[in-house]
Amino acid sequence: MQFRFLTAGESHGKCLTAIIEGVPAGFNIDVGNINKALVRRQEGYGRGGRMKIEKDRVIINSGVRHGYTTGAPVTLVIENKDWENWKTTMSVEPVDTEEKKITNVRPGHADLAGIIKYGLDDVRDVLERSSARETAMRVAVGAFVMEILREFGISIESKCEIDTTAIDKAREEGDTLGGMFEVIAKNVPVGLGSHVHWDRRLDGKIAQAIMSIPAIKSVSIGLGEDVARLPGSKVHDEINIDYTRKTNNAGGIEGGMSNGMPIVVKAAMKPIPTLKKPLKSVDIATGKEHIAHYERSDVCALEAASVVGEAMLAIVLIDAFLEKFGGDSKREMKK
Ligand code: EPS
Repeated sequence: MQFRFLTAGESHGKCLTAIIEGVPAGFNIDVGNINKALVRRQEGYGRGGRMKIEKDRVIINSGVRHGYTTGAPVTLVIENKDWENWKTTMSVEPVDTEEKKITNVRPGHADLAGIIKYGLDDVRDVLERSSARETAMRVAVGAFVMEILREFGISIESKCEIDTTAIDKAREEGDTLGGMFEVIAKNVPVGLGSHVHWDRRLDGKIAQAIMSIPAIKSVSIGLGEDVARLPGSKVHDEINIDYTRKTNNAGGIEGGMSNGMPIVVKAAMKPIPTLKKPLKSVDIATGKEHIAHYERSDVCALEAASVVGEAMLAIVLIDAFLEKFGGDSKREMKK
């Protein structure tokens, strides 16, 4: 792996942090572009109260000097404005007050498996990290690497269909909605990824990265599951003498490698599990039936998820790009 990053931070903690390693030197970073991506992630029809509190902006604390990357690890920070309201609940130091534990686990969330796995008795210790708040930092990392990919003509965009009437109806009924989004990368050079080993296949890496976005239950490339229902003559993209294609059913990937056509990824997002009208569940403290926990939530975060999808695709592509073209400096890569 040429490029890697870690994120840290809780949903209502002080901030989110990322350390990115493997950023080549000499690339101009426009912080404004990263902030625009963060704003896009916060928007979208169906978002809840938290997005009215937050105003996500990135702080770059290392690895960039006078606007240019130096090759050193990059540190990114996004402050949680809501921290002001959670200082006691989320205090790192022990507190004198008795904090009420959350014990009524939400179906569909990380709550139950998380407390069992880590031997915890307060769901807050799971939900703070499993919250999709963490995806704000992934968007910052993705937008950061887009500053590099753009230098090579690569663009990434996404789309999704939002049914605003259905979202309004779900909100009235205390329910939530998911949906489908599509991410498209254009101008990707031929030969990213490889056919020679299972873990070097670009489609496999993309599937893992997109599936890692909270609430994603299915990922497909090109025609996706339709390939199962069509004959080969209707699936494979005929090759012109200049190597172009009239169709792109393969979604830009053949044999685990980019083939020069746009990379087209689709994902299905499940409805957010925090329901205003909660489902039946169990209270892990009493062992008795209890409705699931509710504080507040989005009704639909599909548009946000599609922005996160752009970021995750950018992250996979920069890694594959650095593997193929070398990764110490812009000059080396351009050569
Ligand atoms: C999110 C912040 C969270 C949720 C949402 C995503 O804020 P809070 O928990 O304070 O309302 O709005 O998280 C979830 C969907 C989830 O299931 O945890 C964000 O910044 O995107």
